[in-house]
Amino acid sequence: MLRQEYLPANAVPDTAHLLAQPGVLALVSFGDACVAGAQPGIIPLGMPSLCDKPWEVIRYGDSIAERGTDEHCQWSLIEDVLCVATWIAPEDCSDIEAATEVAYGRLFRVIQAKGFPYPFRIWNFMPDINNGDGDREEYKKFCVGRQRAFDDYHVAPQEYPAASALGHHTKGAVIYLLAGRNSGVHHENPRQQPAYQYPREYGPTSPSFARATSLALRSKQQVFVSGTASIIGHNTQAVGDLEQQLTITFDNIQHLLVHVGQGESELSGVRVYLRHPQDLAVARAFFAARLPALAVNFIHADICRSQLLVEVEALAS
Ligand code: 3EB
Repeated sequence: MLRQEYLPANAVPDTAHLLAQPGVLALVSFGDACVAGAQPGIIPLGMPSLCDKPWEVIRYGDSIAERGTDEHCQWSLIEDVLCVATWIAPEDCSDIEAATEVAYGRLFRVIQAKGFPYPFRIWNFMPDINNGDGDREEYKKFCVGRQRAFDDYHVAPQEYPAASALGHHTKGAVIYLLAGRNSGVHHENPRQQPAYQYPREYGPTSPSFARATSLALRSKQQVFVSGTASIIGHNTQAVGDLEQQLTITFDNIQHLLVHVGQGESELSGVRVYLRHPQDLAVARAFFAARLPALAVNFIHADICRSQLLVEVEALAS
């Protein structure tokens, strides 16, 4: 199975040594930089950990990853999982719609050329995500560009994979994904309207993602749960109430996992994105009470709807 593990607090890893170890696919870095690293395998997101977990290791299989750079994308490959990351330069973020379509095009060409045409998990991080009014909001422009790219590459809504899309407070954007040779199975949450069918009020194009994607990795069934928030149907719930948003978000994830037949599976790779760093103590207490044994990373990020205070993603195995 694939693992998303946080390195212990304050550990300063020898990244070159780690990347050369068997089973290390990539290193995700939570910090202020959102630029491509000098060599493939390190993925800086531009958003800091609020709880001293600046590194996440994506582990898979037991061979040493093959890595390379194509089309301004950095890729890492172990067995049947390909990880690809691409960055959008700060100056190109002034037209996030066009830049997103271009960046997705690069990613699609790389995964197709390498024989891994099926993305099963995509992460998107961009600056100023809530800037702009109405349809001119950055997130909505991003959604238009992403939708165009899916259309360009003939990916139908039923084929959209699990995703997260968040905002950070630095410059540049990053999109990274995990892809396979065969398609995963994409799931919706009965409590939530499919995002790709959100009504017009949420933007000129709907967001292109599934609530979760499941697949077997080394024979282990795993569910990649998309960024999940306090939304029922298509409506934002509990505006201004962090505790309630946490409860509804957590219930949404539980409901989804039961729905896909993985209600008893173990969670890992839990990221809790918080709009306000001062909400850390309350969010921490919430997760400590419900999942006491679980390593959770709390990340400072803007959620794509300005009334949302928190978003949570996880890997269920
Ligand atoms: C939502 O449910 C909250 O645009 O890729 C969650 C996960 C959200 C992914 C995306 C957006 C995305 O609509 C926001």
